Amino acid sequence: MKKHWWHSATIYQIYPKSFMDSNGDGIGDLQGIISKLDYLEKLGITAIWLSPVYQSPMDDNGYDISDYEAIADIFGDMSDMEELLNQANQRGIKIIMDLVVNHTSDEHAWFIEARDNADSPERDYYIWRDQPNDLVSTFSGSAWEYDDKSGQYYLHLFSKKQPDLNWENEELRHKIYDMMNFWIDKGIGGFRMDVIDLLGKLPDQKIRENGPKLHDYLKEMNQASFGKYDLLTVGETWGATPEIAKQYSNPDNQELSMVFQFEHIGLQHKPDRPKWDYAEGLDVPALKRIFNKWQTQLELGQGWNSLFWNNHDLPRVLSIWGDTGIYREKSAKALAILLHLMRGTPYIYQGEEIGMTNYPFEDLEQLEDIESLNYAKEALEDGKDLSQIMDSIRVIGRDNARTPMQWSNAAQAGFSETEKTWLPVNPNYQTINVAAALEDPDSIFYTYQALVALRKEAEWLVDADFELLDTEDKVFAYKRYTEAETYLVVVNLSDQEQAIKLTCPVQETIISNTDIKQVVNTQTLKPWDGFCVKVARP
Ligand code: ISL
Ligand code: CA
Repeated sequence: MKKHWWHSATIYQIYPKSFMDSNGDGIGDLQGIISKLDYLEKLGITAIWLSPVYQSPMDDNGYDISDYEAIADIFGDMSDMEELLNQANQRGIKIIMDLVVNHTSDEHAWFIEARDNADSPERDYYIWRDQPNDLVSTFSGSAWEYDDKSGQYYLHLFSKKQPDLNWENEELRHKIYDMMNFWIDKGIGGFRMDVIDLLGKLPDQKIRENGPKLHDYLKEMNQASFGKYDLLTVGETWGATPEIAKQYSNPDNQELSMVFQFEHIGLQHKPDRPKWDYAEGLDVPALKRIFNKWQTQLELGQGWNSLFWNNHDLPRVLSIWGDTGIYREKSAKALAILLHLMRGTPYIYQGEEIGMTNYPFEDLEQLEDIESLNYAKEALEDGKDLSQIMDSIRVIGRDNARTPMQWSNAAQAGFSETEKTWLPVNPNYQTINVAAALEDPDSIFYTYQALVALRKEAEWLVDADFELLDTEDKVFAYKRYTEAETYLVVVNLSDQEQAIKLTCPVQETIISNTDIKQVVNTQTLKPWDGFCVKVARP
């Protein structure tokens, strides 16, 4: 198998509005990111996935783009972007741009022309129908919006300010590829592709994900843009099974490097229920089944996994599956060890490396997220209790991930000069912050740093096979083995002691949040114990 740089890379996701504010307007920006590159270099990451910084009315924080080749004023301008690319590249850090091409903003020039002039070529860049059907938007309500002027409806699978693009239109497709080449020429390291599995949608048949032409479009895109370069491409694919993931990521197919699958994230809510009906606690046996499936079915050379607990749409993992009390640090390290030693490319979401947690949202005024706000509005209309609605949002709402990065115990966690930050700073910043983490050699940060370094050095992380071990329900243990070596990863995903049989002699500790000798002597795991050891062949 041909090895690429991203096989041994760890990617760090930045949500620009929340990372670092350089000019005191309460919103993170590009100069803010530049000022923190030394920090990211210290963490050791290979690339940054930069959530959208393009020009946008910010109805969905930049996932509604009005100009793909310009930078939003709140973030800076194109020279700041070029400076970021330069400064990052000098530190060996690549920039992965967020590619949002399922939809544009309704303020994009194409859509303005399409709406103003039903005879324009741009009209067909979007999806218009005389009658709506019952497709619903991910952000609540109908997916169709009536346009007075033409008397037709346009499709929007997200907000009505995010009209869906019509990928059947060849001219449109080529405009997108040209835009991708514009960014490739600027020296980016790749693309994260927003809801890419929706491109082949057939709204009349109510097909959203995995439409029949999806993979044709991706092959065409690959040929017309990034295919000639060694870039990382990762698709966001909520509807992927391992079979589908192989279609995207098998190198022979010439589509993408990898996809984000969300099957494990599905455990955050009740089966077949909307995400707001969140699940209490983590179903560890189900988590093991899911990872086992993905780890074993995406065989080396035939596909590649992405590994993540968090992103800007998800609750903080410590709040939903870890511990935010006395085991906060230990559970954070345990979860990191469990994930980063699997086969695939790991992603760290900003603040995860210092163990940031959900925000104690009390009322709707504290929120900004369109998904949460639309949900609350609809649920209130349906007669749901506000306290119940707030409970769901507190556990699973997207703003939990989006509160400002906690840099220090200074005012506003060192994120901004102004008290009026666009989202409130989590009150726990006094203890949970970067400065404190850097001072404590035993902090979560250094576990992440060690995992990132290991990922760069250890060939076995790429090559070794995966085998799930049969253990107590709450213990997740697996073996990674090559012909020559065997590694054992063991994590107690609970705040109770668990029995474990460790019969093979331990040769070397690779990484750990506990005392391995004690585990071996007592054959017992303490709460949230987690480690990787090299063992002799049984
Ligand atoms: O977060 C979600 C489920 O928990 C969805 O609401 C989310 O919209 C879906 O994951 C798709 O996400 C991507 O596209 C959206 C954007 O709002 C998200 O931030 C982005 O990651 C529309 O562009
Ligand atoms: Ca700013």
